[in-house]
Amino acid sequence: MFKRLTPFCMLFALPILHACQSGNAAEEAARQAFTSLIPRPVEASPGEGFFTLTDSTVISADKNVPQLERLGSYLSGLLQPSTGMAIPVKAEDGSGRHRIRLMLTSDSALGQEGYFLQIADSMITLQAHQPAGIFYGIQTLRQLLPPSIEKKERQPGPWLLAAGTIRDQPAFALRGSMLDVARHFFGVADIKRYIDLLAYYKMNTLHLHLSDDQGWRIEIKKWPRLTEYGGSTQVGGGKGGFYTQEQYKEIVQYAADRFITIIPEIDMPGHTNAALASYPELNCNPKDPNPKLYTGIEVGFSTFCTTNEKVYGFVEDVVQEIAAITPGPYFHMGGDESHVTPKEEYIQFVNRVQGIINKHGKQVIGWDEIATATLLPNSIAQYWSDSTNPKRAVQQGAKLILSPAKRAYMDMQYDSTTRLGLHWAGYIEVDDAYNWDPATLVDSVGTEHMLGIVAPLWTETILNMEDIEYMVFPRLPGYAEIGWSPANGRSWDEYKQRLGRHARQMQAMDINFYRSARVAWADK
Ligand code: TNX
Repeated sequence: MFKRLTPFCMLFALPILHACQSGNAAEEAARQAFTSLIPRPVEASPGEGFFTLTDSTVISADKNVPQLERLGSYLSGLLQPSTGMAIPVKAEDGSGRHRIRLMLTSDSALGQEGYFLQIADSMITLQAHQPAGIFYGIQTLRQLLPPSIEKKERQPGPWLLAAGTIRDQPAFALRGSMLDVARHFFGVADIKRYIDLLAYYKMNTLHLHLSDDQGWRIEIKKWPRLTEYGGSTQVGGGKGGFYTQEQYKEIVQYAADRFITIIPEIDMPGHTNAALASYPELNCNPKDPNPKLYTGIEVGFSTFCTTNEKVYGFVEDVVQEIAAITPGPYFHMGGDESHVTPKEEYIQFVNRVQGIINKHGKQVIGWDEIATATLLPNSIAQYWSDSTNPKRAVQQGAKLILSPAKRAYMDMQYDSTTRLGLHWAGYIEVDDAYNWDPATLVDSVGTEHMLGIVAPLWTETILNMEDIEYMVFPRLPGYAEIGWSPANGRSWDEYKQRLGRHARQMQAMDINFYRSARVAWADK
């Protein structure tokens, strides 16, 4: 509609200048949004015209597919605060109404997570082979709308989307982030916000680092002192905290509703001071009947007594209770930096604990050091540091998750002036975080051995959600793109333009992001 006004505006501009300008600006912004998506879609062809959300727009979904109806309500709920419109979700009836149509298709080439989006003046059609694809298509719609769509209060609009078609699906099956809730504890509300942010970038995995020297963060009913005592502090001596099993289930459900799998990690046999202090009998030589909790940030000083049968009974109970409330396929056993566990004992421990985890129906993930043991065929090594370990893992037939510290550790400082974070693996500016390719990361290990990418945030120096956001943004959108988009044609020079424009969305979502000088931020 605005488009047709353009010549008219040129002739009779003066009295209605403002309306004409905002119309044109809105159209221009919508066209730009179409080419600014993060992660970049596989194929996007712009069309002619615009779809505008109005009072008469409806969302139509096949009521025989309950997931679609739920996704329709989810979309309507996302659009409501800023548009002020309560867009109804209606049964698919084939009518010609102005609508956003959600449909499952038999096109299995779209895979588990792909979608096909067609936007025309009168209708948006979003198709996928599986519900997750509809969810990711909805994330794309959010970015195609004006950034103010993300605000929590009513905004003026207009709510235009540029016409065109997008066919899209991820490069890697597993894309996500790890959050360390052990060094500093973060409550359920923070985790939910984190999940929402991951989902916005089409990530499907949240790895929770639930135990470490400084704290144990998940209730284990058979071993209550783990949280009563072991969860009662954190780095710096603050009060710590933990999730009850009910709260953990709430997190798991919130994540599942957003197609995100939770990977629970219990780090062992090292990084276990909180557990050892809670139950001294898990030590080899329990000298002190009342061991102290640890609130510093050193690593590598603690270990379970891997030759003590009691330890395996403990591990069995912990795995059993967590596996029972974790619907996802994975259990992460840590296994990193066990510097005080004798090497042979470490290997025997890893071998045995893999069996326990499998027995409880879960697939093992461990930090790359577990590749020094004998991996079970379905075990997964998470590459963070030692580049010989991913090769060892692959030789044993295991798959890899990529979390290379030099590229993907979001606790690394951006540069020497960054107030938060560490720099033992180097400084990671926004371009360093983006400019790498899984295919060439490890010599002679191809992407066929890689499940995907998880970008960790360790929280020794991170105290609250604001700090989390500052370290995670704007690096996380780049990891999301490496995980989702084809590597072909990836370039920092092109990406930084999209990222600069994306400042508007991050602003609208109230994200406290680092304004790297290497990017021209469009909201300034
Ligand atoms: C190494 S990465 C660790 C963590 C620390 C992190 C700090 C890994 C498997 N172990 O225990 O928090 O460095 O950057």
